[in-house]
Amino acid sequence: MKLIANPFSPYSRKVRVVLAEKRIDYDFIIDNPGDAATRVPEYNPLGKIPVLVLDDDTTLFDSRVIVEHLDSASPVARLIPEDTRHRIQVRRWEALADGCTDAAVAIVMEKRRAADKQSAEWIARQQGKIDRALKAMSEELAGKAWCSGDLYNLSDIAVGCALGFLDLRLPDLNWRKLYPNLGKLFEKLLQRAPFKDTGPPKA
Ligand SMILES: N[C@@H](CCC(=O)N[C@@H](CS)C(=O)NCC(=O)O)C(=O)O
Repeated sequence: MKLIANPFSPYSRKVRVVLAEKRIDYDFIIDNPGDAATRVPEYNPLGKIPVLVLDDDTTLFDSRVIVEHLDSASPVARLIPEDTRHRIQVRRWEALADGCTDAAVAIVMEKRRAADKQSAEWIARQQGKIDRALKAMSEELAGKAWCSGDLYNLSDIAVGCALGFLDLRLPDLNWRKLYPNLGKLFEKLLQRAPFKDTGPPKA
């Protein structure tokens, strides 16, 4: 199978961590939807990465659909619990972490516009989402080892990818100082090869 993705994309990283945890081989096709020559719309009408292209040419998107497919495709290292209550809790964590990333992406895109076209109000609105998401993640993690349940799972991967993206694109946020428990979780995730090996390339 092929993963159309980008080493800087946090949603792609989530999928790449899941692929590595589940030891599934794939071809990594790098594409940037922002480039004029992008081929992403041929695979995903929404023009977004990641896209997983299965061996029968079926295309899957977005990252939440892809990780569910991968987790059910192989019994190795289950990352989404079977129990309904627990599964919903994990998916809620994922929605919170991805939503935090969505707001960070929105800020980055807005700041790429000409200075006189940027909306301070829009940026502040997105920043509010990030601030509240970080607070909620920290409060819900509290003193626990992992985000949901006793074992590492998709919730931790999603939170780690969101935090990694904040480091990459909004490094002045200082989330570690505000929320040391999230910092501890992030360090623990970095000790795992699937997470460490999928970090964005250093400039
Ligand atoms: N909810 C989607 C978000 C994907 C997404 O927004 N990807 C960004 C790259 S990080 C993208 O492709 N943006 C291009 C665009 O929106 O046109 C997912 O989880 O896969």
